[in-house]
Amino acid sequence: MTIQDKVWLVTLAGIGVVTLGFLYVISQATRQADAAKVQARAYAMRRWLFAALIVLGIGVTGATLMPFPIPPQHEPPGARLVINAVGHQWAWQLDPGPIKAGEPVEFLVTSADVNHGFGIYNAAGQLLAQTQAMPGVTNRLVHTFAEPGKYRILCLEYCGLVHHGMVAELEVIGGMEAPP
Ligand SMILES: [Cu+2]
Repeated sequence: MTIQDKVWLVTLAGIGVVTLGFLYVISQATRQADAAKVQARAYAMRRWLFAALIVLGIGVTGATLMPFPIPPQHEPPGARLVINAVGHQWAWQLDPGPIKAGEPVEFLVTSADVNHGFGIYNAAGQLLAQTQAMPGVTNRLVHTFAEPGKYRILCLEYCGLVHHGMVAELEVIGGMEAPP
């Protein structure tokens, strides 16, 4: 099951919970009740719900942002391999590798003309990491390629007539067989 499928299931479960809440409120609405008592109970429920949402939000944020790909933007590069990536209408200009699997690579991403999006895709077409490529700004992106193979850089922001043609190939070699 892909991460998208899992997120979709969690979303469906959340929708279900909200629906049950609505049905409960509707079922209670037809009964005669002491308005003040109902309101007090609703306020109490709201407090618990709010606290639960905060805890859930912190948990989800922590769990999903753990391999945080954005390094400090104003410090010298931390990775051993630094690759300058410049977006042009309509091509990517990239420093040569070699990029080794298992070793972090720091991409310094900018643009020579208009805004582009720098997206790293694997052979299956899954987006692995991305940042903006903006003129006059260098964005840093650290990515560790888990496996050797062919990867592609695609533009993620529509930038003109040949936007779809902004494709660059990255070759990632195995960390073990690499020459010293
Ligand atoms: Cu572009």
